[in-house]
Amino acid sequence: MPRKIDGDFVTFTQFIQEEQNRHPEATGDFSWLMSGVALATRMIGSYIRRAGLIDVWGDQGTTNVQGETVKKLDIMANDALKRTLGYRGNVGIIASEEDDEPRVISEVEGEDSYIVMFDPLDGSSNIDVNVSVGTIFTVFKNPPEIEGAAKSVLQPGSKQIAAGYVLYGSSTVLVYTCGQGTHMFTLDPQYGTYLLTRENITIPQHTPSYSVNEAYSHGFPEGYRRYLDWVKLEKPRYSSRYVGSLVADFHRILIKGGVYFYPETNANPEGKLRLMYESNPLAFLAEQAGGAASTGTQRILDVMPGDVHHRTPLVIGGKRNVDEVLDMLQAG
Ligand code: AHM
Ligand code: MG
Repeated sequence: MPRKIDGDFVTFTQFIQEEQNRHPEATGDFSWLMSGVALATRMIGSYIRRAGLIDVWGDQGTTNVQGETVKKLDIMANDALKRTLGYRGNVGIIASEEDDEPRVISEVEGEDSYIVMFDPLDGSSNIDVNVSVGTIFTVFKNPPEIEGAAKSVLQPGSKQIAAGYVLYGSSTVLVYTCGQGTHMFTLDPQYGTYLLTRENITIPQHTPSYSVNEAYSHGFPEGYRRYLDWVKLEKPRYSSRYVGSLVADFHRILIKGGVYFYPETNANPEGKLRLMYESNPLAFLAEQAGGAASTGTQRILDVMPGDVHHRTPLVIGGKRNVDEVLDMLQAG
């Protein structure tokens, strides 16, 4: 049920406005920026709901900077975010998983400009088969002392000032943090508004569940294979769940617990997931919910990106679940 504060339902915009009021150092325009992200996700959600009725299924016939096949909906989602954020004067730079380079969209001077980075449609290989997909976003301050978009975006995840995702599932939910807990909003389709439905979510510390594309396990570093053997041979209560849409897999873990990992593989020796668009935002949300996120050797939020499309291995979930995996990795 939507949460009421002082007898009223709380919308996403109201929630951000109130958080801003509690932090006078926050600039007034932040809720305007976030309303742009929320609007874009409502547009993307409506394309997804009409997939099959409008021409959004299938491939665009091109590949992106990562060499991956681009789906039509990837492009539409990317455009929706770029258009809505383009109208927000306080967004200085945007970077998207689908674009080659971060781009300056307005020359805002001083402290009041932001960098927004996003994966417009995560899990897009699932679109054509009606499985949940998501949009992931993160916001950094645009450092006024650094010149050029390509350099300005290279900040560790610990500098994020807000992050979140929208999961287009059986309902559409927006999960958000600005470093004051992890909160969930559900889109009320009747009013077209995100309403607060869960405040201060905590990931269960330990749940007997893991999430990984096990088909690649022969190429995983040994510690991960040891973990998988241990679970199967010694932990009969463990179950395995893998959607193949990171947002959907992470959301299940946020609510029910468990661990997700995408290690280095033969095909992706650095890991597949992108630090800036996927690992960082989810790591911020996980830590704010009492969970943990690691590359296997380092806290995700401490990784210094080499470039905007930097990839990392990712182990994320409930704290004790993550520790179990890390213990196996460290066991030599
Ligand atoms: P995408 O952003 O191009 O959709 O790729 C990321 C997706 C994640 O959603 C998902 O966890 C992973 O790739 C699945 O990869 P695989 O098919 O190798 O298991
Ligand atoms: Mg993705």
